[in-house]
Amino acid sequence: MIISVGSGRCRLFHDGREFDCVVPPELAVRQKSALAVGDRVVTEALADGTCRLAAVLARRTRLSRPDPLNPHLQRLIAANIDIVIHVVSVKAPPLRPRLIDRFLIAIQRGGAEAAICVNKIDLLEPDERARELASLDPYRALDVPVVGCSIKSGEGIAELRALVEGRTCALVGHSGVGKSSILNALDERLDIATGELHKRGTGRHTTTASTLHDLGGNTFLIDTPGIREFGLWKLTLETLRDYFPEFSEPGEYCRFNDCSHLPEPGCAVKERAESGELSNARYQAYVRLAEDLSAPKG
Ligand SMILES: Nc1nc2c(ncn2[C@@H]2O[C@H](COP(=O)(O)OP(=O)(O)OP(=O)(O)O)[C@@H](O)[C@H]2O)c(=O)[nH]1
Ligand SMILES: [Mg+2]
Ligand SMILES: [Zn+2]
Repeated sequence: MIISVGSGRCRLFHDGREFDCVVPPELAVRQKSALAVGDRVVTEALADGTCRLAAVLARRTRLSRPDPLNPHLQRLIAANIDIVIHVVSVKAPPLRPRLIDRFLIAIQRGGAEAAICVNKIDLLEPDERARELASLDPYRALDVPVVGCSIKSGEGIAELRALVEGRTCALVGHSGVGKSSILNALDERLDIATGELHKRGTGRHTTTASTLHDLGGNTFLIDTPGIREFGLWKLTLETLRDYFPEFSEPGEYCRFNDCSHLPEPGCAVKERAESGELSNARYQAYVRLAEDLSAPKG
């Protein structure tokens, strides 16, 4: 299993041992997409005692995002993960629902389960806290676990541990939300560098490469660098609908059977969102994503 990927080499974990492995350039070309942390690989031993990567096995699940410079390329963030925890924080940086919607879609595409961790809840007064957590109710309604947590008070850490136990899990989210801090809290043997908050915006990233940590008991946690923008690619209005499964039953009552649930009259989805039968917050998320998709690229 790949622990980390460098240029021309990667670090592997096998039978409780870690070692370095050479990645031949022709393999990178043949595989067409980069290697990722969590990949299962086949290696061959060389005469000089070093090890070389021979093949990457088919991925069970993946988490990827479009390359910021070339949206047609996908960049793998992690492979073979069971669950992806999207970490957001209530302050510094604040909660961004738009980013949550994008992550959930990317996670669903890749086949892993999703969970949301709202970190730094120690920074909120009790009433603010209740309001922030309630704003995520639409996700709970979709069976996405939402865990409020704080590494200062220790709240939510046991709940997170239960979510990841015996599984391979990636923590993703903006820089500075506390991904590395949470990993350290989940296992005190880990001693991952964490960052001070940046004074001007979110310029600096503390974690610069994805790394897999073995917690024992078949629990593997992947720390990832913070990302600023999380784009969507090759998504059309038709496929966007697939990521809002709760719209499909009410959608059968729309006046037009190819209803996009946007400007059409007689749209049952919009009506039920307005009446509160469907989550209006989720409907708004759908409208925002649809707008993003139809906005001219530039
Ligand atoms: N008050 C408070 N601060 C926290 C909490 N969790 C993390 N922090 C602080 O937030 C800052 C950033 O934490 P990191 O763990 O480095 O964040 P990260 O998400 O790994 O950031 P990148 O590696 O840049 O993506 C540090 O100063 C932490 O001490 C929390 O629960 N409460
Ligand atoms: Mg980090
Ligand atoms: Zn409709």
